[in-house]
Amino acid sequence: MLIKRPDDIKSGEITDKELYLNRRQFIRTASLGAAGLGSGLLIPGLLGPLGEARGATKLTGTGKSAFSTDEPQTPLKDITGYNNFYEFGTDKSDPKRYSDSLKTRPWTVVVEGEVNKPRTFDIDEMLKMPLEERVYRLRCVEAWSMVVPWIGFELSHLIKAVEPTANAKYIQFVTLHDPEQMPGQRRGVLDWPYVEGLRMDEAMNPLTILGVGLYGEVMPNQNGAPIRVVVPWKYGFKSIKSIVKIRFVEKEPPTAWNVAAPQEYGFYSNVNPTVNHPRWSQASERRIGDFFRRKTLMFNGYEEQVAHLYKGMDLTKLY
Ligand SMILES: Nc1nc2c(c(=O)[nH]1)N[C@H]1C(S)=C(S)[C@@H](COP(=O)(O)O)O[C@H]1N2
Ligand SMILES: [Mo]
Repeated sequence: MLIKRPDDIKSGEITDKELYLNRRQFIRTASLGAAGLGSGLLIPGLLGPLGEARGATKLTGTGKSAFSTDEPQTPLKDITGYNNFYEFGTDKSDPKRYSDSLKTRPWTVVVEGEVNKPRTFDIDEMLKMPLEERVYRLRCVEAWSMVVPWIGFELSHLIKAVEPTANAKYIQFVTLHDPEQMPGQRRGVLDWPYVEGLRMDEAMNPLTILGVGLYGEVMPNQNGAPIRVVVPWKYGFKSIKSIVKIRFVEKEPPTAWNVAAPQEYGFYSNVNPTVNHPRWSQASERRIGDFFRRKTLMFNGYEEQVAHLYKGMDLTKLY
């Protein structure tokens, strides 16, 4: 009998994922591990409703992109089973276990601030944007990485649609704040809601996408359904999940991890092997599924596309 390894299986053939999504159970209360670590030990990802039961929903008509890497893709079970999403707990296994309580319909994203055309987008409108598959590396500051076949559209499309004013220098993103659906928000692990930000040119870069799915299907809850940011040259924590608001602002906005531990996490948070985290090295990483560690690449390997954004900046200070 021929047994295919996950790497050999085309996304259309994958059924374990479908089974998994169908088997999702309704969990109202999530008992979160009492493993909150004290401040000074804050690590994005180390710290420690009723969703609709849905079958796997295919996202059709997604084009392939020249920006994609052809490195082997991380198996779906790892992408959906090893997550940082503190709104559902601080263990890597918590988001998969507890995120059924997230209700992803109806869902709107409010776009406001320094724009000529403020607007509220319904998620189903956003799914009509030109969707592409983008196979990107995602690297966590904890020094592990994955290769994820995201489905999404360029954030620049949305930005152009709302016409930023000349005062729009940064964009802030805000995650849903609802402790009923997100039981992790009942604990003060972070200042809720989770917030993140990008400078306008970073947001406009064609690599920056709003992700709405992966492996050809709608975004699993634990990966930030129904819509999240994916910025492939920055540490994973910049890629904020389950966003409900996009705000155009003049000044550098606060970001969740910078607020939680400013001595450890800056605003830019570019993947940079030459700037270590104060408590551990960033020079190498463990690709999930690999045995040997590999060297971390400048800007996570996207140097050619983004290095120009940081010309003249001292990245050891503006990390
Ligand atoms: N709202 C929210 N977004 C978040 C996080 C979070 O805890 N809450 N964790 C971040 C971190 S630390 C990482 S590494 C990535 C992980 O994304 P993934 O679970 O899809 O791999 O999500 C980021 N986005
Ligand atoms: Mo992370």
